[in-house]
Amino acid sequence: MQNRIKEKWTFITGATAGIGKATAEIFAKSGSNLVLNGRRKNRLEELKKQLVQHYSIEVVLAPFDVRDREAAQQFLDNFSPPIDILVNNAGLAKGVEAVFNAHLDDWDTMVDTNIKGVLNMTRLISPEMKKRNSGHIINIGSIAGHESYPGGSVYCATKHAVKAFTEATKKDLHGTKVRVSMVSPGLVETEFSEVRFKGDTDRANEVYEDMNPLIGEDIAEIVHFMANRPPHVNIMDTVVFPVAQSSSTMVHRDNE
Ligand code: NDP
Ligand code: 8X3
Repeated sequence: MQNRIKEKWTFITGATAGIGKATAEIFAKSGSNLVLNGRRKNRLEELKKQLVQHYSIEVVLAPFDVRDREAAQQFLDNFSPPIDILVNNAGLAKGVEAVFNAHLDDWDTMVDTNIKGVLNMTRLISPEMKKRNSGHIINIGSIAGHESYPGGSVYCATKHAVKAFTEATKKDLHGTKVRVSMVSPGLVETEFSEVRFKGDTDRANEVYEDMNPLIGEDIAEIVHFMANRPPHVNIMDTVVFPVAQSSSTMVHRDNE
């Protein structure tokens, strides 16, 4: 397969863990230069150290919160290479309470990160892509953007918003050569459930118990495949489950 991302600049939000980190690793392997974002600066530094040790690429760290539009703007004002690929991956779920019991702060965190973070980065980076008539925006959605499940009201709402925003972004860029894509995974074993259950590792582990979940690399490979298509090909969305999952709420456990 032809390597089309070598020496390009790929900006990955949420690269300190899970899908984002796996995406950084696979893009680095293909020779893409990287801008790595996340709030945990020490993790970004550690990842950069590993990647530049193994691959001849440039890695720039962007340790800001995607909710902070000014910080994002400030970073981009001081970063001159054109960004070829933007992977809007940073995101999270908080809690599984029903609508009538949920915590408003959790809702704010999810809306501000999963929706407004994606809006901020896309609004800031897409004008240059349009001007250059080249680029690729790849959003990490979720099966939660295709269906809704009890206890996931606002998380599902945010991922439905990502789906709508991805589709509208493609239409706004209609007629240009800028590509817009989305990946919609089911269960991926990352730090996602630990974050959702606020550090309760027992509850987090139960999510993946007695089944074989996806791993970050599975999704990273799809992002890499999308980015590496010939320039006339735009993959809009990919829904990907572990074999043991058939919907948000249908998960087969080996002990059943
Ligand atoms: P992880 O918790 O392992 O990784 C989440 C990443 O997002 C971390 O790098 C975290 O970095 C970053 N992040 C969170 N909030 C912010 C913020 N405000 N600013 C910048 N970075 C932030 O989870 P996943 O890898 O699983 O999640 C990645 C994406 O995949 C999310 O959008 C999630 O909704 C989606 N997804 C996950 C699925 C799953 O089952 N795991 C399934 C479907 C979709 P830091 O804390 O250092 O800021
Ligand atoms: C994460 C997968 O099923 O918890 O987006 O919504 S799920």
